[in-house]
Amino acid sequence: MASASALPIIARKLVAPGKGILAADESIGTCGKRFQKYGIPETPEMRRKWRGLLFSTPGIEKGLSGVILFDETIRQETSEGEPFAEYLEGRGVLPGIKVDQKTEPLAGSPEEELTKGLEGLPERLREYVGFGAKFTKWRAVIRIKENLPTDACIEENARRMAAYAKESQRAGLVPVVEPEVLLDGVHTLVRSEEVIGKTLRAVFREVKREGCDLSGLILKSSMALPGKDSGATASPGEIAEATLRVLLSSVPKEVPGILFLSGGATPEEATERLNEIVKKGNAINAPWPLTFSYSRALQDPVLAAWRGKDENAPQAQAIFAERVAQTARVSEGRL
Ligand code: 5MM
Repeated sequence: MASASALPIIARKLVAPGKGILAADESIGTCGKRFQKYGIPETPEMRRKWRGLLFSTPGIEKGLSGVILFDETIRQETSEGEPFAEYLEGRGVLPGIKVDQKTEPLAGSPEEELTKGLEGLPERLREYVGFGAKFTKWRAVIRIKENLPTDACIEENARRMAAYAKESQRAGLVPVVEPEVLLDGVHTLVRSEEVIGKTLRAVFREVKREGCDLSGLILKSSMALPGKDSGATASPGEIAEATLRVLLSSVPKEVPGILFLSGGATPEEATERLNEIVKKGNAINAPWPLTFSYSRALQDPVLAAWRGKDENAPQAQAIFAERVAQTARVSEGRL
């Protein structure tokens, strides 16, 4: 197990210049939805093959500092029989693990959800340390509507997230806190910025109240964006300005780095927006490295090429290698 003093070192490795994180932690249901699109059988073996294809792609270690795994995946092996976590670490890519477990409706506000996963967490963390995990991730979902999010949703999700972060640090694992403000909805860019700010302030207030070491914790955030169904568009420049403004006003500078999720944006949008955020962040000397932790924006074109067929694997890996290389360049503002 890593000592408490190792946490900031691991955290800084995760946001090393020119690198970001592959989120490959889709739960069985979410992975199933992605597979259904191409008629890929939803079996543990096909999920193992898919993750194996991604992880064994030549050259990805140049652009990936880490990979977030799902519980099933951390128990699986490469086709040569090496556990995935060991295999990744051997390639210089830190293995992480998603530790939140499904959601429950918020009492009195049925459209909102609270993330579960605190029960039995210390035991699960110990097991993941045994598998070689170096960091963990916990996601909460915040929905924007006319009267949402409620304060109760933000506050309780923030409280649970902070409790998780503290447990993770106790276990010697760097927590990645991911309060995802969803893109779904008809809201404006201004409203997205407001909700992200309110959520992040609650998260960091609770994280401090728990006594977490801010230098051994990473934030994974949404970008500030107009709602998907709002009919509004915002340029990458406007998105970058709003995103940086809200982060600067709500994230402590001691945090070693900020990752962005892609949230349903296309690979091209996710690339362009990150590029602008990083360039503008560099121009104003933002206090943190800003990089990616994408799932769909890295994986979608790869899955479309693979379609569950062994003969498509080389082509799919070539596409993945290029997506990683391009996104990594962007994370240095080098597009
Ligand atoms: C928001 O989802 C995270 C980032 O993915 P995108 O870049 O596609 O937005 C992702 O890490 C997510 O937490 C996992 O895919 C797990 O999601 P589920 O819904 O399966 O728990």
